Amino acid sequence: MDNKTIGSVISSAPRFCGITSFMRLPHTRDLNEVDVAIIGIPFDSDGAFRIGSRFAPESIRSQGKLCLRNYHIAHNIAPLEHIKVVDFGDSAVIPGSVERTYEVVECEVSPIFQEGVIPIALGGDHSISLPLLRAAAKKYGKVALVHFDAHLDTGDVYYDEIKYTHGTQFRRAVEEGLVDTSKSIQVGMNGTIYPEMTREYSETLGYKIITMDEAAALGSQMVANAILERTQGLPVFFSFDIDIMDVSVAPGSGAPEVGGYLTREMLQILRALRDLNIIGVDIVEVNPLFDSGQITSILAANIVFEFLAMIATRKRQRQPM
Ligand SMILES: [Mn+2]
Repeated sequence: MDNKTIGSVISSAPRFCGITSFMRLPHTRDLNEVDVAIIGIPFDSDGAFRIGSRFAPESIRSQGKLCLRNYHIAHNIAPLEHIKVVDFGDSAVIPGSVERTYEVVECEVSPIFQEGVIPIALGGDHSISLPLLRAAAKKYGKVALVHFDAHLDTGDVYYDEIKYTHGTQFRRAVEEGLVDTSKSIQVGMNGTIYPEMTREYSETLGYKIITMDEAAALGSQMVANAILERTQGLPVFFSFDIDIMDVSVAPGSGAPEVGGYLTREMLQILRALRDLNIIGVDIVEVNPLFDSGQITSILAANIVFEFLAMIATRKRQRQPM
């Protein structure tokens, strides 16, 4: 790919020109020599509260096109010059049909994992992590889960009978043998929770937890160190629920909480994680219907860029000079 040409648009053209794809990347399903594939999963039938994250892939793509430039100042890298990234388009979904959608999503993302390409999935509600982990496990076996979220998402059933929700997926993932909890970590738990879904409820599954209060006391570098140490030796699936961010910086979310991370603190953590062996990412629960001035989608697009910069930096380090 010509560095000066992104998709069909010359990169020097104003960013408000051209058809929307993430960063005006080529929209293709050809995975030849691709490092990262951006894929939308516009499914929100598993959200238990504010529905509307089905609109997030469209919104994050738009802000990814309008707001992002291809240079990362902290890592001193132009990611797209080091890694080949494509916009894979959206996965098929069946609104209202949870288990059928999981099958379809698994089917759509499996070729990405199988080719060794890193998917960055734009949710959708947080339940989409389960079919992503199913697909990841087929390629890598059990993975290490890094889970950023205000909530633990390790509930058992909702409303006495619903097993598949955006609050139960990381219990199902353990039951299905998809994650190694001894290598996994949940960061940012905060806000109110159901009394039966305490920290202990998640720790008995084997997850390590750093609550928001603990993270604030530790500081960004120590949190990053704990993540790197915990996950060492296993491929990492990184699941980023936007509600780890404070409602004031991410009002457009499916389950907003107060007292979460501010943007600057989050960037410091992500920038300290460039050595993470990432094999898949999801960014979930952005809800444009509750957003204000697109600030949550702008944030989500920038977090995608942080992951691109991490992946590009790691690849640059591993290449012979
Ligand atoms: Mn979540």
